[in-house]
This record gives sequence, C-alpha cells and structure tokens, in this order.
Amino acid sequence: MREGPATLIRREDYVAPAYWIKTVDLTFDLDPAKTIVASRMQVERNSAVAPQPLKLHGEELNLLRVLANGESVSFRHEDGCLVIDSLPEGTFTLEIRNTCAPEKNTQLSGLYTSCGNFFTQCEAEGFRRITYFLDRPDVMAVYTVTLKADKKKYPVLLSNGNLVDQGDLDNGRHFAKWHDPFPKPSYLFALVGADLVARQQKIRTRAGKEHLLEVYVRRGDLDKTEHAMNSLIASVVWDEARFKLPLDLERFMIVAVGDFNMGAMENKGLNIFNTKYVLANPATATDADYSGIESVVGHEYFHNWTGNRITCRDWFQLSLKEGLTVFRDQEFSMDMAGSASARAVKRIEDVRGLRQMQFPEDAGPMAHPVRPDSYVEINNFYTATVYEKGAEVVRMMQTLVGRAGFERGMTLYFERHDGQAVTCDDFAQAVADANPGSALAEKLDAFKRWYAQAGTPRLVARGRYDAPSRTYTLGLEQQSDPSPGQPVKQPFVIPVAMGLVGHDGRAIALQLEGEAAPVGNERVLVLDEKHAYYTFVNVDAEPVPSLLRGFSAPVNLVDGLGDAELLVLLKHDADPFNRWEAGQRLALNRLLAAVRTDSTPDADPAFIDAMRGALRHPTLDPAFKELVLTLPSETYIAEQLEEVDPQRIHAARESMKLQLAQALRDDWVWAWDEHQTIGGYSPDPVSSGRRALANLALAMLCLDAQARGDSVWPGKAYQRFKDAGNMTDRMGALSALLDAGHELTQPALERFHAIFKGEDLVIDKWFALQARTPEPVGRQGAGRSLQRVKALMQHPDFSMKNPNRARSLIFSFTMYNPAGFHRADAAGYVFWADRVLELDAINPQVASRLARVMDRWKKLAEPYRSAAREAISRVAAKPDLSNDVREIVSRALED
Ligand code: B3K
Ligand code: ZN
Repeated sequence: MREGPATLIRREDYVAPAYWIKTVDLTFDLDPAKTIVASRMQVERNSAVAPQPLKLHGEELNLLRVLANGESVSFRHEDGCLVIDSLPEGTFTLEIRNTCAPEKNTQLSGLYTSCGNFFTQCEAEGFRRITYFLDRPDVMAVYTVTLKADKKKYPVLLSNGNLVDQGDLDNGRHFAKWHDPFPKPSYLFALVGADLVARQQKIRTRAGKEHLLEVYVRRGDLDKTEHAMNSLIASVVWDEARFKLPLDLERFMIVAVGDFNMGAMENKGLNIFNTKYVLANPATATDADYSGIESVVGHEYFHNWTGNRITCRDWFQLSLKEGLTVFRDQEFSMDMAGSASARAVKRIEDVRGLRQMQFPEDAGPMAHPVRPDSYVEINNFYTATVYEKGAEVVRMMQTLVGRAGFERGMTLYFERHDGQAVTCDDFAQAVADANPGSALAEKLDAFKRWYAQAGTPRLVARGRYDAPSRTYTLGLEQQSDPSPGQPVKQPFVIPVAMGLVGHDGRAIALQLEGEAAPVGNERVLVLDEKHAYYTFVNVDAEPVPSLLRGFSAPVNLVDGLGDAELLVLLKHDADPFNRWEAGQRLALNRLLAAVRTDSTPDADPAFIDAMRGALRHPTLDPAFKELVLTLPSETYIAEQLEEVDPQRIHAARESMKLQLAQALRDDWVWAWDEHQTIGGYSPDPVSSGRRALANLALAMLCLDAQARGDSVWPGKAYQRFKDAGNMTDRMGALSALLDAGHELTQPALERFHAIFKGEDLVIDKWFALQARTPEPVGRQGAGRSLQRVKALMQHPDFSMKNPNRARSLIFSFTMYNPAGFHRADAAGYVFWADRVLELDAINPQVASRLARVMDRWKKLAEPYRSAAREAISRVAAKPDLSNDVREIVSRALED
C-alpha cells in the first residue's frame, strides 16, 4: 500500500484543533536527494477543547528528533500522524528535525524538484510531506524561513513574505531568511530554490506605498513575461478600485515552473505558477493563452484577500475562497474586456465552460454540493462544482443585492473576518447583513441551499398571452432530480433575469399586475418556491419571453420556444447572452433530432439564413459572431440526450458543420477577407475576435474545399501557417488543415515541430492538436487517432511524468476527441485504463483527473457502456491504487 487506509471525512465531524501553532521557524538544507528540515514551533493548547495528545500530520518523512522545550520527548506513529502524549504545560517550544527526498517526489505535492530546481505545492495537504505539522487550514501561524543551498546551482532562494537576511555560507553555499508577518495556514507556505531570473517592476499603490512585483522564470524565458507582469499590475489596480482591497505586502512574487499539477497556487506573496499561465509572446502563445494568463494571474492575486487574509475553516468550505475568487477573476476579465459586447463574450465563454464541465459533473457519480458533505481525498474536490458553480452562487448573490450591495457585503465580510478561518455561511451572512431588506437577506436560509444541495435544477417556463385582457402570464416551475445521497430536494432561490421581446423585436415595458407603472424592460424575478406565476399587464401582442438573461442562475431552462421564437431572439434580443443561446438552440434542436433518429441533420434554409444574418450582421462584434457560428460541442450535445452514442453525435455535428461550410461558402470568404488583422500583434478583445472569426472562416473554407476536392483553400491555409505573424493564426491554419484531413497536414506538423523544438508549451500544443483531431467522418482510416496517440507516446518529446505533456496528449485524446476515444472495439477504454494505472504510480492527483473522463459512462449506449464498465472495473480491481483514483472509480461503479 502506498498510502494510509481510505477514510471518509465528514463535514459534520469538524472539531477545532486541540493545539494552536502560533509561530514556526523553519530551516531548510536543500538537497535533491535528502533535504533536512528543522522546525521550531510555539505551540499552545486550545483551552476550548478537552486535553488530548498532540497529533501532527506527516507523510513520507524521515524523522530525526523531537524536542519539547529543549528536552527530548517520547512519541509514537499512528494513522499517519506523529503522536506526542506528554507535553509541557502551557505554551511550549516544539523542535522537530526530519528529512524528505524532493527528487523522488513524482507526485509534485510537498517539496519536489523540477529540472533540478526546488519548488513546493502544499494545498491541500502537501505541507505534511515537508515536515510534521497541524496541516489543516484553521491553524494559522507566523512563518520565518531560512533556506540554505549551493549558491551556484540555486542562486535564487525564495519564501513567503519579506527577505530579512541573506549571505554566504561555507562550501559555496548561501542562505536567505524570509519572514511573513501575516499568520497563515500551512497550505499557503511556499519555497523556491532555483536558478531563475526575474522581471521586476516597482509600483505605487493608491495609498502611496511602493511595492516590488517580480516574475521569475528560467533564463531565456524573460521575453515571455511581459503579459504576466502587466496582468499582475492590472490585478493590483483592479482589486483596489473595485473592492478597495490593496496589496498588503512589500513584495509580490510569481514563479513559473514546468512541472505542476494544476494551473497555479496562491501562496502568500509567492505565487507558484504552471509555466502555461505565465509565459507568452506572440510567436508562442495564442489569444486564448493570453486571456488564460490574465485570468489566472488575477485569480491567484485576488486570493491574497479571498483565501489568504480570510481563509477556510476546513476543506469543506473550499468554495468560500474558490467560488468567490473565480467570481472575482471573471469580473476582473470582464472589466478588462471593456465594451458591453466583449463582456458578453466573456460571460458566454464562462457559461459554456460551466455547462461543459460542471453540469455533467453535477449529473454524474461525482455530483456533490458546492460545500461537500464528505470526501476521501480532498484533492478530488477541486472541482468545477466548487469553483465554477461556486462562482455562480456568488454571482447570484450579487444579482440579488446589486453590484453596490455586493461591494458593501465584501466590506462587511472583511470587517468581520479579516485574519480568520471561516465558513461559507459566514460569507453569505455578511453579504445578507450588509443588505437588509434585500431578496438575499429575506430568503437567506433558502438561498443557502445552493451550498448544500447538488444537481442542476430544471427551470420549466410556460407563457400564456391573453389578448382580451392584454396580459401575459409566465409560469415558472423548478424541478430537481435526486443526486448521490440526496433523494429529495428543497426549492432553490432562483434569480431569473428576464425581458419580453415583441415579434417585431421591440423590448416590451414590464409591468406586473398590481404595479402602478412599468419598471423598465428587464427585471429579475426571484423564484423561491416550486412554482410561481407572474402576470404582466399592458402587453399589446404576444411576446417572446427572454428568460435567464446573462445566465442569471446555473439551471437548465426548458421554455418550450419554437424555431420562430428562437429566430426572433437571435435577431433582436437585447441580451447578448440569450441572443447567442437562441442560435445555439436552433442548431442543437436540429442536431438532437438527427442523433435521435440516426439521420443527417437538416440545415434548413431558415437556419442557414439566420446564421448568415448573424455572420453578416453590420454591428455585431466578430468575437460574438464566432461564438454564434460555432456549433454546440459534442459533450454538450451528449448531455442533452438520455442515451449517448458518441459516434452518432460526432457524425451529426460534422455533417451540420459541413452544411454550414457549404451553404455559407461566399459568406465565409467574405468573413476571411474582412477580418484580417494588420499591424503588430495585440491580444485585445477586438483583434482577438477578428482572428477568431477569420480562423473559423478558414476552417470552414478548408472543410468545404476538401469535400469538393479543391486545393485552393488548403493551399492558402498552408501559406498562412507558414507566414503567420503570431501563434493564433499559425495554430488556426494548422488546425484548419488537420480538421479537413488535408494531405498538407503532415508536412505542416513536421514543420511546426521543427520550428518550435525546445519550446515546451508549444510542443504541448503540437501533441494536443494531433490528439484531439478525429479521423474525418466516412473516410478511410477509422480508428487512426488512437494509433496516432500511441505512436506519439513513443515520441522522444513525450513524457508521462510531466503533467502538461501527459495532459496534452492523453487528456486531449480522451476528453476532447470523443469519436476517436469511444470505439466499438473498446480499444479506447483499454488505453484509458492502462494510462490511469500508469499515471497513478507516478502522480495520483493527475491520474485521478484522468479517471474522471469516464464519469458519464452510464449514459453510453451499447456496446460502449459494457466496455466502459469493464475498463473501470479493471482499474478498480488494482490492489495498490491511490486513494485519489480509488475514490473516483468506486463512485463511478456505485449503483
Ligand atoms: N488553490 C489552488 C488549487 C490547489 C489544488 C490542490 N489540489 C489554485 C487556485 O485555485 O487558485
Ligand atoms: Zn483558486
């Protein structure tokens, strides 16, 4: 067994710690094979808890000695803890010396090496892999950290807070001493010992204080740090402006590392980032990379207040910091985007992500509330539900109290809880208390069901127009399906932002029965019961309801609108989100009909005209047009079906795409010609929107050309691929060739690899692009993508140990290439099981993420379903599985 026994941790079992650790003084002798850690802690009994032994967490450590007040004490090991039974009275000093082996740490949790440099990752429970500690977020200590290491190999020695001392030691070694004045939980500890260089920038904040911002990268990568630095500066400015939250440190550092389990980590004053979210220049990074960097830099920076200054009492409260911080980074990106249209584009992208990842999660075996009730492995609960649905819950609060009210709520939250470890309840209470009389304050208990109940509610809407009385009655009903452990659910509080649109496109003034006058064209109805009716008066003609504007609640809307009404909304809705949604639904309805009957979808003239209208629209932004003209993803289509045949879905979507390519050929040519960007590269929303639309046009033109056996557009794509001045256009052209299955693909791929050899993040793209491209429908070579992925695993650049590389090949194939992955001969699933097991021996956190690819297996049609069950069972049968993977596969197999 590699780990302790799996135990189920329950939220209701929370007890405060029996001891507090007030200060901790750590000294590290950094050595890849054997690092010595000396820890000196001031420990205090928690008088509120009955006296009991001190139990310190520790994992894969080698203990050298334990002293209490300078005297050696006896100890024992129990349940993965170091237990000390008899301790001095009152506050005492505890000294522990231990070693750990960073270079053997392939899990990348705790202290590990990447390319010979030292990095840490402690959230959630990695600190215990560095030294013995009360490794839980409600124990907050003041840290002083001394790092000692070879000066040549590790010239840069960093930890949290401020540098208070540094100097040389014997034998070519040196030291640095850091002090972080803010008490913090152990998960926010970090250190770096490395050969890196930094981009530095001094800024002055509103209060007139000077701060040093630094972005550390490997030598040679400095030219890729400008955007990260600009994003950091923008984040500092934004948080101060929007929420009055200033930077509280003299120094704020970001360090990039190539081996990292996730995106980035908000360690106090020393954020450690996956290189993917730091490094960018126009030649290596796409527009999507640029915006990913801005949002992740923002996210980690915003954690400094929402997460670090106020942290979580226990891990069940994870969404307290994650949901809130995702909400904040979304708002930041929207404010940065500027125009109303660019804001809407960002909102659509966020909702698309939510539906793609969180809705399936909420309907599958891993469904859990935003504030979970139990877990085996906490790392499995850094989920789309905790993050993205958690952000939607915060957004609903803002909708219910208004933007200014929400800002007041944040202010009260910090007044009450700064420096504490608190719960989701505390946050909701602060927002409600700051807004007495608001819908949130009035319905707080019911609202908090969003934290407690899993699953995506259905919002069923029916409208009835009564001509004689000129009234329109809207009936809303919410329905919730059972989820694991929650057979019956109480009604949610659902804010429904809405408007009524006339068939001529006019926005109708909204006056509810009993109101003296209309209150504008848009309002928020708050549904807090199973059903409710709303009667609007003075409505001259039957309107089209535009419900859930801006996606005002994370629900599935069932409004029964037909084509004619959707066409009205696509043409006229004042709400850009619903306008986009109408277009998606027109496509979705046709796709679902085709999949259900195993026929070819019908891109009828009305649909084509609507799409052409959107594409050619004189005032809509290109970025928005690109979203409208992109068909719903295969995953999203699958979620709408009771039984899923991935091959049928793929075939239907491909056919629809080809029809759009053909029917709009002239329009695509126009779109390509009209949306070329000239001049230097800039990742701003306007230029990136133009590139997005031009690249979609190019892909469509190549598809159409390929079907006709014409080589003009593929030739142009190859030319663009060769000459492109930026990565967005280069990748756009390359993937257009790949998607069309054109013979120029192979030389293009080879050329791409040759140009970018050694640029790890670009080589990741090279792997990912090939892995997610299915073989063209109906053409020879079915099953080739699995063969290609297997061949790529043998490529000298491939490594299973580097999470980015493993994700770029294996995850891209299993998650984003459904037609290549779900094969009738089960070979895809066999491959998946082998990779989960292989990865689990290296890095359980990454393996467990891959295990989740099969979450929705029960929805699959035969023969996929039986084959999937067999593959999952094979993984589950492996005796020395990590707790991470075991929790996922056993939940998947539960009835
Ligand atoms: N808080 C970290 C995530 C830690 C994941 C641990 N398995 C990054 C973030 O959400 O900002
Ligand atoms: Zn976060």
